[in-house]
Amino acid sequence: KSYRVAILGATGAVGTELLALLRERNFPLSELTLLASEYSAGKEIQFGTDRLTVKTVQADSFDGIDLVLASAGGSVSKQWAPIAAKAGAVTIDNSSAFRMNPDVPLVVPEVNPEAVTQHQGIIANPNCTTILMSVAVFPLHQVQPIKRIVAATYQSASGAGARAMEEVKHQAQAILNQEPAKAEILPYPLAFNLFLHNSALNAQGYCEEEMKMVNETRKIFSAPELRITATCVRVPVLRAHSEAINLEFDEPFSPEAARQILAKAPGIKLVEDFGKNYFPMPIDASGKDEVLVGRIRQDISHPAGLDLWLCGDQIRKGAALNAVQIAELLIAKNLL
Ligand code: 11C
Repeated sequence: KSYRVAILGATGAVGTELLALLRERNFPLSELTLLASEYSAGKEIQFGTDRLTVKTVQADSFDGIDLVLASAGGSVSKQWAPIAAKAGAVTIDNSSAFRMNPDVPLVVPEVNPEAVTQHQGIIANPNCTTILMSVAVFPLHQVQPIKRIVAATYQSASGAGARAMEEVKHQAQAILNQEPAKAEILPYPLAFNLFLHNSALNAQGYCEEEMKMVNETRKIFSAPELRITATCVRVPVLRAHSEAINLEFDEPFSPEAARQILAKAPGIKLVEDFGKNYFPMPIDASGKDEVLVGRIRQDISHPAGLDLWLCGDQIRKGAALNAVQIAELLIAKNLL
């Protein structure tokens, strides 16, 4: 069987990766429609031997479509995903619009694949930092429930979109030419700098990105009481996010036991050479499907604490790959 697929937001960083993944993974496509707001409509995109024209999304765009992969931002998804659902399509949405809606499954296939069966036309793809952390710590949580997570993130420019990636390159060039680094998409110059994630702050001083790590992880793990705190930082890396994660358990969890579990866990590649001080790096994670995990060690400040470090491609596993894996899961479960 093959499926009629629409990509909503095909011209962005995630949309471009979605197109690459559909081809790379031989997704059973019978038809591919590229949709976008009027601003991007008319652009031509090469897909294998076909040259496809991006069409303006409109009320009848979803007629006859089986699957919508949406990556055009929250307001676009809010407007169009319910219309697509009414037309009989399933939308896998990359935005934050529906993630915390109790009627919408929030899915990381390595963690809660069974949640897809509950869908009512929309499935949410989690935030990238949340996906990467979930893949890395859930296998440990299954063996011994985690009591508390303390995370610090080092997030690449790709999380702010394709234009932010270009901007950071121009900033680096400008600085090397001893010219001022302009920030138009990003809030501040990122090249040779870093800044706290600039999403809106709540009354407690936490930004939205940090609260996504808290609330989305709890939903994906079905662990509403899990204690999580995070500090999210944008760093001058192009496309892979890194995270330093401290885990607290009830009982000690030996680094060796954790290492053995993670070595066998789906979606993870252990990268650890203590002798050479070689651990996951964003340049190694870029373009890879797996979340790279390493530097697993006993927390010397807590007898039941464990530290680890991870890097994962923000555009792939953090967004497009996770969405395509959800689509593959729907096919495997005969839900599409
Ligand atoms: C970032 N994680 O790196 C964000 C981008 O909720 O999907 C994606 C925001 C989201 O800035």
